[in-house]
Amino acid sequence: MGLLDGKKALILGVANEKSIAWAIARLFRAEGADLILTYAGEAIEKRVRPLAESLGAAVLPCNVGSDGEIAALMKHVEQRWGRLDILIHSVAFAERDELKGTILSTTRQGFATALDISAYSLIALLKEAQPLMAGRNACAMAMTYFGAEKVFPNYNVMGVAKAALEASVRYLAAGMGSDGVRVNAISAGPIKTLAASGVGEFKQILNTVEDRAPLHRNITQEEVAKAALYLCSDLASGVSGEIHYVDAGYNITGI
Ligand code: NAD
Ligand code: 0WE
Repeated sequence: MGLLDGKKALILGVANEKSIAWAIARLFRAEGADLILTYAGEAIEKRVRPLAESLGAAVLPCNVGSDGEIAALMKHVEQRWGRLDILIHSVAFAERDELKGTILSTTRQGFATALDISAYSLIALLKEAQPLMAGRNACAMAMTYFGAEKVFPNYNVMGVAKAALEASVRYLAAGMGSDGVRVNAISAGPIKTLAASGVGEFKQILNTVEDRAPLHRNITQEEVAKAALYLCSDLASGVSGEIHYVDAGYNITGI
């Protein structure tokens, strides 16, 4: 008996075996869910296909910057399952140049891209998924970072995008609540994934957490996945619009 037996879960954001979304996919499968994983671009497809096959999951394309690809994805979901119980959004993107220097070097285009891919995409996806999710205790979940609330060097426009994502989670929770759909986010501590690669001071960020967080260590993808399992299962049936920290307690610290 799994916590997600028979649930249909759509997971966006697996890039490789280090992805947070991959830890979520493995745990959700182990708890009995049927999965569809998505990828954006051929390079990612090559990585995701073998991972998906190892879980018996289907693989579909979806660049979340495209309304057409989102519509096509949801059409596939409808044809395959006729419904959707769980949607996991584990996607973020800003141009590399935006994640250095200060917010003052943000370009109009760079701002638009970061907000579009990292925040608006959740709204775009749920708009299309709503008919498949309504009336069945479905739930959606996104991934965010403390940089939405506090200033971290170089996080820049991604902090603005995560603030928009967190506000979107609250408005979506309100907008979909009458359909019985819950919408939440996990605010994860820093983890060395592809999205963290090339971030100059990442090691220093990890060291600071180890130093100052109540648990004096960093967190793992598996720990995020366990919280995601709680939020997406019946255990969290009364929880919506919430930003849930999985950060070894870092966010509560002052000095
Ligand atoms: P990751 O690189 O494995 O995942 C990011 C995913 O976004 C990739 O699969 C990538 O293909 C996808 N993506 C980028 N642009 C896309 C587009 N246009 N369409 C569709 N997909 C696109 O890294 P991760 O750390 O697992 O990141 C997952 C989520 O967790 C992100 O939202 C990230 O902001 C968030 N997060 C990460 C950390 C961390 O320290 N790693 C901390 C807190 C929150
Ligand atoms: O949300 C993120 C990272 C999101 C991200 C990462 C990249 C790197 C590669 C978005 N776009 C890109 N674009 C690229 O070209 N995190 C929470 C991880 C992260 O990224 C940082 C951090 C942390 C933590 C960037 C600067 C400072 C801290």
